[in-house]
Amino acid sequence: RLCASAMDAAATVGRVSNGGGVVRFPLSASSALFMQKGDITKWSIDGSTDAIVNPANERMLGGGGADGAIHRAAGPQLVEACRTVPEIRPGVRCPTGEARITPGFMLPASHVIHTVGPIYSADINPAASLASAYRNTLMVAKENNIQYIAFPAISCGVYGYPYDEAATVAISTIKEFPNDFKEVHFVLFSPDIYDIWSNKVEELLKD
Ligand code: AR6
Repeated sequence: RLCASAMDAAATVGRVSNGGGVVRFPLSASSALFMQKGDITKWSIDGSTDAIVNPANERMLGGGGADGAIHRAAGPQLVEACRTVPEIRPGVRCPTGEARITPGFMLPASHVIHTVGPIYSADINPAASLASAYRNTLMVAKENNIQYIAFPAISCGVYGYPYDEAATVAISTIKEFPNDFKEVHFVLFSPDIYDIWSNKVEELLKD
């Protein structure tokens, strides 16, 4: 059993195209959470149906931060695909806490799941909204038979969510889906966030 899981971890490191250290934490017998530093636009699991998560805004037509990087790497077809997502109110394609899926176009990952985290200082219940962004993203992934998914630290940039509190919400919500995905990854751009989130994963995933 130990041997098998060490082999799985080694195989996965080899398949993550942005390389670097990848740390694996089992969620169940068939599923694991992986932590790595890096650029989410480079992430994919070769040959699989996979998705990266875009921390978008409600308009869903691009922006700064990870959203800007994802749109640049995916090419102009991504914004065109986003434009075809129906507005549920003027200027709102994806309300805070919900998720929408598009193809990945020029990205290595086959899909992008766009979700909108809360603006920390403006949301009445930021923890509930952030949990809902993770939960709805995972539900959309499941509906689309996506077994491999990579998240950035949703709301931890422009939207101002404290890193430690965001980690608790992110990890607790992923733990609600122990059997639905082969691999759930965090690809974290900021070394500070990576350190804080790694400590939190160890705390929340130890038995
Ligand atoms: N790969 C992984 N993580 C990244 C990358 C990358 N290439 N680039 C930035 N990050 P943010 P938010 C990290 O601001 O707080 C946009 O303008 C970044 O270091 O991208 O949810 C949208 O259009 C931070 O830790 O998203 C919205 O208007 C994390 O990704 C708004 O920002 C999230 O930071 C959303 O704000």
